[in-house]
Amino acid sequence: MRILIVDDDADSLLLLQHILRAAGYGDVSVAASAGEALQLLGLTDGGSGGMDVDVILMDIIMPEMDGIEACRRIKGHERFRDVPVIMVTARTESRDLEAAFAAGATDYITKPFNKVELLARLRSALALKQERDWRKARERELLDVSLQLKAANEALQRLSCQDGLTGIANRRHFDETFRSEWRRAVRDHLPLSFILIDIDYFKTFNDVYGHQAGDACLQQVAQTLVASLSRPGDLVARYGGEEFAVILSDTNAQGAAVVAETLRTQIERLGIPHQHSAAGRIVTISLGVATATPNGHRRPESLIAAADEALYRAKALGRNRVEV
Ligand code: GH3
Ligand code: MG
Ligand code: MG
Ligand code: MG
Repeated sequence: MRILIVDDDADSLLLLQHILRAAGYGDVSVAASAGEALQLLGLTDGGSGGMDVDVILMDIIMPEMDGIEACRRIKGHERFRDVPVIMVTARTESRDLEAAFAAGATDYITKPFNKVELLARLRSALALKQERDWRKARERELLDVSLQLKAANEALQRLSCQDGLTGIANRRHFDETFRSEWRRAVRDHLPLSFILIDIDYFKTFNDVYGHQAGDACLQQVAQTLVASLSRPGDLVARYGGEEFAVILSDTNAQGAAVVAETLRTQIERLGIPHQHSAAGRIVTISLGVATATPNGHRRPESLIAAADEALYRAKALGRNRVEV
């Protein structure tokens, strides 16, 4: 433990230093004035860095700046908020004692002091400091743990919404978003559109190119769908194996058809080879679009069913097309 003694009287300094050393305190620094103490602690303009201390023994009567003012200045700094200051002074009046405690002093010993009492009070102050240091470290640890927990929670939250293969929103996240967007549309009397997307002849793609190539194709299609939508209110999710779903909030049928056609051409443009696809020997998608202005009487499932029927028509009419 590091102790700083501040006293303008050389004899006092020597005596205190001697007592502390004899009591086994090896790390004792001294300052012959309040100014020197502030400098040592790095609290003056010239003070470079400044040392850390665990307890300060402070004289009161000193020229230029007295110990009470010095104590006030030291305790005013965040770095020294937990450092006990023991006043060791010839002043015995109550108002001095009162002023010392008001300035942040922890204890008050009058000169001439009793050596045993001084050491006992010093031990008590050091124990207080240790307790404060320990508590601070614990608080830091706790804060650290809670920050880690928060980050882990956020990561978990993200993961629970993500499809493992493609990294886009999963079915769970879709279901939640669909329900909340439906409620919002009911409340705000806004149209809500939904697109169901299915990759054409994907079974034969897997058969010809292998399951791994199939997975890579799904990833590419998913990323392209996400990249093709620009509004924050849009959501693309992996709906099933090779099916994707798009929620378009505040979008009417006409707008949704335009978006669907954009998605179709963007996938076509990828030009992923697919020898056994009837549609141009590349991977294509079929899309079913449905729009509703939700109200309390309509069921959200009806919108999905309508998109499903439209998708079925798109398949029947030759695939690689949008049906509304
Ligand atoms: P259609 O044009 O009528 O949609 O024909 P299709 O072959 O795409 O339709 P179907 O629904 O019969 O086939 C879907 C295929 O998608 C079957 C399955 O092997 C494949 N599939 C589903 N999920 C995955 C996946 O995660 N990875 C891979 N590689 N293939 C998948
Ligand atoms: Mg003095
Ligand atoms: Mg399918
Ligand atoms: Mg398919």
